[in-house]
Amino acid sequence: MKTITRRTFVKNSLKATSAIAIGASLVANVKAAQASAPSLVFSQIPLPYSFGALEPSIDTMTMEIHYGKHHSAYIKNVNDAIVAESISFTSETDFFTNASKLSAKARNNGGGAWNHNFFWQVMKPGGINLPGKVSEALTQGFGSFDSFKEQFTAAATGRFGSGWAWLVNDHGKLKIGSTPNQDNPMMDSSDLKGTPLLALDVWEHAYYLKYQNKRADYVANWWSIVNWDEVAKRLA
Ligand code: MN3
Repeated sequence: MKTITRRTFVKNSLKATSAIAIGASLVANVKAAQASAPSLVFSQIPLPYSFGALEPSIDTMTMEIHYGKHHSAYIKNVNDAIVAESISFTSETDFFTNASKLSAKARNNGGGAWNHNFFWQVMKPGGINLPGKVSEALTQGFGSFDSFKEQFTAAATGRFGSGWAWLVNDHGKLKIGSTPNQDNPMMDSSDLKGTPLLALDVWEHAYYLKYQNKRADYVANWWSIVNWDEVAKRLA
């Protein structure tokens, strides 16, 4: 057995002391990081209706997977990215207007988190009648409600691959367009810009179980579950 000399003992004690010091400074760093932790945390809104409430336009299993798996993953992943990348934007507005500066993970999942929270709100079981205020605004913007519906449908069915169709208010002018992936019109990187008034998810995960490749049927059946009150609320 090796005799521990006084010298070795001192050396080992110093090592132990410095390990404690490093440990303490790590704790201090973590505490400092927590103190300056970004206040932006995305959270998933409770679904305003049951999973089966949008039948037959959107089937129960699609809603369960869409809300419970896809959307919740976007929420988790964006919050992970905010912490891992020390993203310091404290509001959703700042986050999206600086989207071009974010990593792909933060931008895609942040979009996915926000877009779905919005999407759940602009739908309602059984839909509702078009409020006069919305009807007037759409007629003014697009000539007639039918013309609006036609253009929005074209944006939704024409988006190649995964993405979203939108009705936005761009400084008082209503516009229809689409975005790829989980981009949204609040992002500085988006071609379509404005305040979202209505959105439709046209990712295959939003309709494939019931409609397979027939996106046009999904879009056609979606009109009967639009919550126009939410659109009215967001109209200036
Ligand atoms: Mn989706």
